[in-house]
Amino acid sequence: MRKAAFWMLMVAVVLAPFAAARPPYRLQAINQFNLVADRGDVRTVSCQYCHVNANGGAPWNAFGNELRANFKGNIGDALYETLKAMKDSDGDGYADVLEVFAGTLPGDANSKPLVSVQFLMQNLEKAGGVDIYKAK
Ligand SMILES: [Ca+2]
Repeated sequence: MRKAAFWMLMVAVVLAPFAAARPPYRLQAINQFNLVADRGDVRTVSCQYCHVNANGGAPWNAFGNELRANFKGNIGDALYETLKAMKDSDGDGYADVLEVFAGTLPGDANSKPLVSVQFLMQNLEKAGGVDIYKAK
């Protein structure tokens, strides 16, 4: 019995970092923004989508700060409201929603779509507009 308890503790200790590395806000953004889901232990979307540091926490990048400003208790609503505001958080010329639509980083000016704003807007509208990013 003591041996079983020891192994359960060891499993918890080994798995704890993985649990901490997958916070619910990141998973909500992946789901709501139709980003590429994690593949096993490979994290497809890093904490730096919104945070400055790879492990999350303060400080946040420009998009993360917009998200925080829109946060009123529900991360899903905050994600949607932030995109609906049509702001260009990182100042690279593309509104956050267009960057999410194109799969680039809305909080990193070095990451931006290779196609025009007009092209993205037309295709976003065809897909259903910003409402495709409402909380699921
Ligand atoms: Ca960007």
